[in-house]
Amino acid sequence: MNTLDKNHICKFICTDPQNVVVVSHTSPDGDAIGSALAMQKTLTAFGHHAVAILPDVYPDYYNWLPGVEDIVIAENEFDKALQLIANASLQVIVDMNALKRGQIIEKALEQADAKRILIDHHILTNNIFDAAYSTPDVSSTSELVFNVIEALNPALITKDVAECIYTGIVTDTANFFHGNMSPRTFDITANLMRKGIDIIKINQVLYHTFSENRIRLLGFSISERLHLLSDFHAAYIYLTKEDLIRFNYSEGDSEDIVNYGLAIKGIHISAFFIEKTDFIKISLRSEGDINVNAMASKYFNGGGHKNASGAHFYGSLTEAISLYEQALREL
Ligand SMILES: [Mn+2]
Repeated sequence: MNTLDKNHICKFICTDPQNVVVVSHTSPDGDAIGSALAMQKTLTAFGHHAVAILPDVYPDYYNWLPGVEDIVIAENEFDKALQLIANASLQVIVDMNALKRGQIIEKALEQADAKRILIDHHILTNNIFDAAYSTPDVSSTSELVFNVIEALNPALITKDVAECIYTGIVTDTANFFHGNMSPRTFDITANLMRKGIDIIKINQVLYHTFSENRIRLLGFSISERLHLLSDFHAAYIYLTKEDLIRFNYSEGDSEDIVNYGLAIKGIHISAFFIEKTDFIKISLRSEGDINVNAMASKYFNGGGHKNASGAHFYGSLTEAISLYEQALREL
């Protein structure tokens, strides 16, 4: 199946009104929320009854996004989420390449009698979709969502939709720093600016509204929990459950900490381990040809992108860190 055919995606949207669920991944980031909201608004403009569903809560610095209050968080409203999924005849999956990343709603999505389409920029290994617009060669899913909406009807890229798409692009590129940026990424961003969005204001909300705890946790992570494995040009940072309690951790507070490992001269791969209630959340980042997607899938049953991947590891912090060291030796 051609996974680059956005017109095929459009055929599933240009239909009589139907119930649609737009779904993105667990631990939602700016791209997950931005692309889901932009699609939800577009589907609504087409007359569909469209609802965005996320498996769990998003960080509160996204709570200004237009329409964010209408997102159904499955973790908080599980029955409602199941009902919406059961009643939908179309599933629009964004920024997640496998239903397992929907976690608590995975089974419901899988079992539903619905068409399922994908818009995504992760590496697609198992195409279980009726149509997929999927390529790892772009900055973000939001960039692909822009292309889809433009193909459907450019007038649907309203200021609200533009704010959602910009948020996806700016966060997935860490403020236009890394990832698969292309001239197209900047053309789209210019187009979004022309819709009247205030990018400085959005950047300030996204990057300059941290809580005191978050900044102190960042400082602690770097000064007390950063380890270098210079022989491997590698770094890792970990946080224990006690660390999280000490800094009154809330969702999103550890976002981007992994990147500080890479900020060190001579370090080209960085890992971040965070001890959650029943698993270790792992983030892996690399530069150049070091493929952390392969490492995440081989050692931790995770995945993502070549230079940015993640996993949930069901074991102890010590086991996760020694697996990382093993993976570095075998790299
Ligand atoms: Mn993304």
